[in-house]
Amino acid sequence: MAFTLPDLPYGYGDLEPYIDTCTMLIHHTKHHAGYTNNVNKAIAGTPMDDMSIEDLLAACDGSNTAVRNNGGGYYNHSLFWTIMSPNGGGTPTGNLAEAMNSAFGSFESFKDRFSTAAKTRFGSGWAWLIVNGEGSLEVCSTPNQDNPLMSFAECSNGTPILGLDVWEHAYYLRYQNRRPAYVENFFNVVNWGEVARRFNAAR
Ligand code: MN3
Repeated sequence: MAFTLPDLPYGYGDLEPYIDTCTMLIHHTKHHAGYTNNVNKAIAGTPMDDMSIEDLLAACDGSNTAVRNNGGGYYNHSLFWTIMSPNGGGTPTGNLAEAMNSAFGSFESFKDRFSTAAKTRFGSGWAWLIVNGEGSLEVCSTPNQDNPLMSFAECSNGTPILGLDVWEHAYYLRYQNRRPAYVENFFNVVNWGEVARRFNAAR
C-alpha cells in the first residue's frame, strides 16, 4: 500500500509573509513529493509494504538509508504542514500550556529552548517538541530526516507533536543565511490547536 502526498490544509501563499509562496510550492510539490515517491520505491515488494508510517520508522534500524531518509522525510513533512496555519501564532492553552509550564517553567522558556535547538542544529535537520515515554514534554533536534520515532534518534524516543524543518530548502529563498529570523517568524504560524490535539493523542 503506497503512501500518498497529503494536500496542504491551506494555500501555498497563505503563510505569507512568514513563509513565502515559492518556498511552500517547491517544498511540497518537489521535496515532499520526492520523499513520498522514494519511500514507496524503497518498500515496494518488501514486508514493510503494509506498515503504517509510524511502525515503519519505529522498525527502521538506520542501516536501510532509503527508508530512513525518505520514510523520515515523508513523515516529517506530513506533520510539518499540519502544525502550521494562516491563523496560527499566539500561545498554547489548556493542558498543553500546563505541561509546557511543568516541563520548561514557561512558554517563553520553551520557546527559547526550541529556538536554540533549531538555530544550533548544524547543517540540515529538525527541531522537535516531543512527548517522551513518561508522558512529559521535551525539546530536541535530529539531523537530516531522522525523527524521535526512530529507535536510534538523537532524542529520547517519543512522539513528535511540533517540528520545525531547518533544512536550507525550508527558508533560503526568503531568509538566505538568516535562519534565526525564520525560526522567530515560524512562531507566527504555529497551529497550537493541532499541537494540542497531537499532545492529547500521544499521552
Ligand atoms: Mn523540508
